[in-house]
Amino acid sequence: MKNLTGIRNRALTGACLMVAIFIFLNSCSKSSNNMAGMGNNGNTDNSGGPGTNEVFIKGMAFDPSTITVTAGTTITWTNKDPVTHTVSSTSNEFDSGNITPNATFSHTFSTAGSYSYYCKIHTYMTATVKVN
Ligand SMILES: [Cu+2]
Repeated sequence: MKNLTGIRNRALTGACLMVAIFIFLNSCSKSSNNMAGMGNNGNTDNSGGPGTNEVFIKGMAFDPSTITVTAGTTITWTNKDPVTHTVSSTSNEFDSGNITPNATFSHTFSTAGSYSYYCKIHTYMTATVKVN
């Protein structure tokens, strides 16, 4: 009888421990998700989107895909993807070279016109800068 109680107690303790571990792991994964969310909100741009004269390279696309500026404006591209991209003029007027994750590239557009560009690594990624 004494032994049986001991086994029961041990089983109960084990079950409690399992529940405790489960709750611990669950809360851990939740807090790491929150931290990832905080990381995204940690950008200097609080809105989460590209600012004025800024283009995000995000989700294998340029955002915005068409940006309109006045002559003399400098545009900055920021790579928000975990992979390297380029900002390369279709007519060879500018080329960023490799933009690694979180890196930026800036170019000043001094002459009015329509400038289409693409990513040399993912050539389906295309976008346009319109300079007035
Ligand atoms: Cu790319």
